[in-house]
This record gives sequence, C-alpha cells and structure tokens, in this order.
Amino acid sequence: MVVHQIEPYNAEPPPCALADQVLTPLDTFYSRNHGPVPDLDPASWRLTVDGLVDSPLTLSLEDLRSRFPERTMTATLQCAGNRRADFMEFRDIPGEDPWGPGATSTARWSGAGLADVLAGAGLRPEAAHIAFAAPDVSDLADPPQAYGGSIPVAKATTDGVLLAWAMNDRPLPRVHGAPVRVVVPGWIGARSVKWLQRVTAQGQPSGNYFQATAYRLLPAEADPARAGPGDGISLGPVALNTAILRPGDGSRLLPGRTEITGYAYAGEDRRVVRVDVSLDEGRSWIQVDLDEQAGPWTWRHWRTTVHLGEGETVITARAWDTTAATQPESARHLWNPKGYANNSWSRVHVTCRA
Ligand SMILES: Nc1nc2c(c(=O)[nH]1)N[C@H]1C(S)=C(S)[C@@H](COP(=O)(O)O)O[C@H]1N2
Ligand SMILES: [Mo]
Repeated sequence: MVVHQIEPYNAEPPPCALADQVLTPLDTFYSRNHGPVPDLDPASWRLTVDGLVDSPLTLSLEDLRSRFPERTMTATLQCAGNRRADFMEFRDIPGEDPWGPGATSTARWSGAGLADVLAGAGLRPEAAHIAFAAPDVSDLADPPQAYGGSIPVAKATTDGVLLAWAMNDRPLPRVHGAPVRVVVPGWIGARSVKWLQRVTAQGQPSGNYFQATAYRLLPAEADPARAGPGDGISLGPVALNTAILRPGDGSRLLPGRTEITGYAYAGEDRRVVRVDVSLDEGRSWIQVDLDEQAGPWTWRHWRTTVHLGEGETVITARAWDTTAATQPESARHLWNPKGYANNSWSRVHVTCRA
C-alpha cells in the first residue's frame, strides 16, 4: 500500500494492484479515515434509528441480521479526493493527501437494505434527508467532532443503499467500519459512513462538518480556511472517471507490443460505455476492449494492446458514459482548493529502449 498517513490511517493500493480483478481483496482496498479507527464490540453495538419516524428503533447486530432480508451487491467506492495528486502539479493543496487513482476499490457488500430499515421504523413523509452518525472524532473538523453525513431520502430509499456487515463475504474489517457501515453506491465514499451508530430521518441535510463544510467543491479563488457551512457545491453522485493502471507512470519498457489496462467508473445512473486511449496526446484515439460490467454499481476494467516505439510516449485515456459525456482534458481547469473530483484524462509517461 502507498501509506499517506499513519494517524489517521490513510492508504491506497498502487495502480497495478487494482488491475484485472473486479473485486479488490480486503488487504488491498483503499482506506480513508479522518480520525482514530474505533474498536467497537459487535456484541454490545447498537444502531439507533430515530428522527422523523413513527417508531424509533434500537437494533443489535443480531436484530439487524434477523429482522431484515440480507441483500448483497457489488459496488465500487471512490473517494472524492481520488487523483488529487494530479491537481498538485498545477497548484499545491495544503493539508490534503496526494491521492493517486487508488482511492477507488470494489467489494461485494452484504447487509440490510437501508430502505427496509427505514420502512420498519415507519419513515414519515416529511423526512427529506437521512443522516448517519459515527463515533470517530476528527481533529480535522472545525470544531473537532465525530464523523457524519447524510443523503437525500430519494437515494436512501432506493435498493442499493446498504447497512453492510460483510465485505467480500467476510465480516466487515475494523478499518472499513466494523461492525456495520453504510454503503451508498454511486456516491462519493464520504457518504458511506463507517462504524455506523445512528440513522436519523430529518428535514435538512446533516449539519456535520464533513457534510456541511468539507466534501464541497469550492471555486478556485476561495480560501478553504474561511469556508463555512453551505459554501460551494455539495458532492454526491460520482462523475465519470478513468485511470490507466498498467503500465505504471514512469515505466521503462522494451519497444513493441504493450498491454494497457485500466478502470473506468461512472456514478449513480450513468454507465461507462466506451474508453479511448491515445498515444499522441489526444490527436488520435484507439477504442479499447471493455470487460463486462459486473453490476450496476461497479467499475469496468478495460484493456488494449498497442505498439510502442523507441523513446518517450505519453499514454492518455478517457471514458464516455451513457449520456454521451466524456472527461475534461486537463486537471488545470478543474483545480479546486480541497482537490476534489479530478476526472480529467488519465496520463502515464513511459520510456521504451531496446
Ligand atoms: N465514520 C467514518 N466514516 C467514513 C470516513 C471516516 O473517516 N469516518 N471516511 C469516509 C470517506 S471520505 C471515504 S472515501 C470512505 C472510505 O471507506 P474505506 O476506508 O472503507 O475505503 O469512508 C467514509 N466513511
Ligand atoms: Mo473520501
């Protein structure tokens, strides 16, 4: 793993470790934390469901497992800071880690459907947002506070949103939110709250720092130290993105045939339908072979074999989605003070010598 910080623990796999396989092994899955990793006892853990509901619930892990049908889905999680490192080539982003394309991973998640749990509590029609609360206190928040966030009811009551206790058919590992986390497929990872303790139905989005102030896209001129609740654009569904996973940036190769592989991912109701690779910085493009999509919420791996001549080549990739949208050419125009949502063309530099 490429470890960005030990405390709080933040690490991503190198790009090559994400190549080829749909499911990311548990020890390879990226880890994004804003505070110390809690150690919750599954036996005494309780989930409170309250707010704008007719019958508030307090559920043990056993209650959650036995009272609601178990649902399983494969879903990609992507941090809003994925590929931030590319922004930093244009302008520094103090206080944020230089994540590469490895802040994206995919697992098979099993748990209770949030929609089923909300129905069980008697969700009231006035509820507009579902807020999630966790116990990990982050000093990075202003003021320091436990992690939280929310999603609109319209998303919370769709099939995909899980209160997951298993990841790749194993109990959820501690660092990924044991005993239970939210998984909000198609939305930035920040909404998939780990170590879940409370689900609250309310009229407004969560006032938690990580919903109201962080994970919002500020204009390039804004001073993030002065940003307050509600400033900037709230990040939710993930934008279309792609990354070249092999060969790695800076590779030295033999001239001749080389396989290029990567992932492409589009959030919410968009699907990746085409990926192009260029060997001449975007003057001409080759369409690559896409792997089957493993489900509505997963990335798609892709591959193509090209002929590389002697010398340096910049390999570029861009994806297209079902709305016929593609990715912006340069991170320069997307730069924002917290370094979120970089979905510009992916580039790796390789040198070929016989
Ligand atoms: N309680 C809690 N939940 C959290 C976080 C956190 O710091 N605390 N980080 C969020 C962010 S920003 C991301 S990208 C995902 C990362 O999940 P992972 O560490 O399992 O990959 O968890 C989200 N849920
Ligand atoms: Mo994140």
